[in-house]
Amino acid sequence: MRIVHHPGSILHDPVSFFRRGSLIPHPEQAARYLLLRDAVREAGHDLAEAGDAGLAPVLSVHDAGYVAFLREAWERRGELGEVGEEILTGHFARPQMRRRPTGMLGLLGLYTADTSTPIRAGTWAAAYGTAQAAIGAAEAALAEGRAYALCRPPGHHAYADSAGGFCYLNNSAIAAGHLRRATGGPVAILDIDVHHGNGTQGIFYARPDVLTVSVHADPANYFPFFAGYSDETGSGEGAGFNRNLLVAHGAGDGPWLAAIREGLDAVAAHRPAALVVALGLDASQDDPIGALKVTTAGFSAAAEAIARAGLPTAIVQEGGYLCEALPRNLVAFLAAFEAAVG
Ligand code: Q9C
Ligand code: ZN
Repeated sequence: MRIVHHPGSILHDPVSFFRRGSLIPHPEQAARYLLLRDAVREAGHDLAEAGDAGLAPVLSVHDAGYVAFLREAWERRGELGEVGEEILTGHFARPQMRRRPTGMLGLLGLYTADTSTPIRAGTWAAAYGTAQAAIGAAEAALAEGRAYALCRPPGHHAYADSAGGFCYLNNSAIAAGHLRRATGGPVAILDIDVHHGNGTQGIFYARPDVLTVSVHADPANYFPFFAGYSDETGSGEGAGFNRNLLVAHGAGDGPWLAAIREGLDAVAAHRPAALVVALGLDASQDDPIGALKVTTAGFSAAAEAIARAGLPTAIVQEGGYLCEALPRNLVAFLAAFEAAVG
């Protein structure tokens, strides 16, 4: 399979993360990119570096003020006073408080959802470069039937105007926007990361042309907490074009694959011209921050079911954290996808 990636991915490498009162090593490390890149190369896939389609595809799903903030934040770090390797705030705008402050410390709180998305010297370059990989994979999916974007940092928790959950630019949404423009037809996104794809849901919530389906661990006591429930089905013209399929914590391959099959039925009913798979690998039984017990065979079965939909498919990397099973599950997913399309 064509693998599109961007070496700029390693320019963002956060060190620590404040989790439930303790500082832990940040789970979303640059090493993920290197490990997955080596694994797909070793498995014999065709690697290509992403080109540069410019900012327009990014601005088609993101707010211009938010994008300007991400681009300028590191250069404007002096507004916070003395700063170290990264900038981060603990003051987040609540829904009751939505004034847009002029200073960078306030803008950090307006444009980020939590403390998992610090801004460092290379954050913009990494997020922009990896978004280009998603666009490249969308193009290759139309030309070749399927392609994989090795995106990092991930994207599906990023809303039109906010970072959060390790995500800055919504790579899957950017790929879907590209496919929507290139095909002129409806598009679907199937998100199988263990966490709800809240940013993607938010971006397309009022739109009928991009169906969003997310299969994830119940958010009642799990990130992203405040979205991802089954009664969230879309709004306005987008009513009926969002589906959330919840899986109980601790569930294994059976319930997870049943939810994916239900999601694929919704995708088929939408008759899309192309599909984006938001491929988190953190549903794995071995994932350090996962909540499900999916096996390597489960990832292969998911790939086979998705490939059988017979759609031009851009597979976009989302979560999935450092553990022995991580590269194995990616290689197994891509191999099963290729085997099923023949
Ligand atoms: N100990 C993605 O998978 N909370 N984001 C994690 C970690 C945030 C996950 C707690 C999880 C964000 C793309
Ligand atoms: Zn995740």
